Amino acid sequence: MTRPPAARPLVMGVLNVTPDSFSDGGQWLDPDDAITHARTLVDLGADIVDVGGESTRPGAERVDLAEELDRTIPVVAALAEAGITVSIDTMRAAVASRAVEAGAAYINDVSGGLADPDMAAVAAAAGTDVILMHWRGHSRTMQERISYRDVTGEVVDELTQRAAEFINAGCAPERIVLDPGLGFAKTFAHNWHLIATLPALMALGHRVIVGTSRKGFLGAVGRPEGHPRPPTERDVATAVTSAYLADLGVWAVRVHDVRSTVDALDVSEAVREARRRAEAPDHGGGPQRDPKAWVDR
Ligand code: PMM
Repeated sequence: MTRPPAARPLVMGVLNVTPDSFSDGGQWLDPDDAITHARTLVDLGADIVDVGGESTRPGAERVDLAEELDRTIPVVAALAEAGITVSIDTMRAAVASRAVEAGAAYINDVSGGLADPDMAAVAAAAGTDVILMHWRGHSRTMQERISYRDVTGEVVDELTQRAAEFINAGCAPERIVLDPGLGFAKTFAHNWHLIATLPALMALGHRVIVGTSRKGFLGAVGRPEGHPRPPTERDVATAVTSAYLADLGVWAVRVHDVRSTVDALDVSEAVREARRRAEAPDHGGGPQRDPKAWVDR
């Protein structure tokens, strides 16, 4: 079934080709399994598949460059060859560069260029869209860097500097996408606050993507302390945040479970469409009569 063009945020489906990511580690290490899973994500409505070869969960050790290339590049090449829009989730300029050669359309750098001084030049030369996420350090140390007086103001300022570095290196401003980096050197309260104040980041004028999927703050909400939902039981909570983010007008959401988020985005778009009709001056405020519309309860 072909879906109609999206009047909603794009859906970036997560494909971690790692043994140790927090919710899907080890599941897609075999390239054939990874490619099959990516096709499923696209069939379910993913617009972009984000291929990552390094876990960024708190405390994770870094993978070496050769291993990251081995994990990601064959998968990126196979997906691009199959006509799937691919993003490469990497902090390494060499991986980004090879992935773009293999057909990746987006560079997704969770460090916003801080982990590798060559990333801005590589992104400029590639001419692709580049996602710059708010980040304060590698996984081993990031939880020691959770210190903010004004988390929204500091995230906005730090991402403004990151975007400026990429623009100075030759990236077109419209190629830059910003991400508040939920769960990266943030407490659960910081994550909620950043979602609630997202319009401050959107006001910079760049497209915004947000990754809430299966993160710890969704596991804890509504649960007694010390009894969070496990990561794979956080997809309903993730979908609810996707609908809320759609209402704010984000460009994209990054999720593991594409089906539930696509459903949530379709429902939130239906509400916005009904709101637009209700507010249209020539319309009398009621629903439009369309003889072909489905009639059911
Ligand atoms: N989160 C993770 C990995 N990559 N990329 C972007 N742009 N935004 C995110 O929030 C983000 C990311 C961590 O989640 P995972 O280990 O399940 O992929």
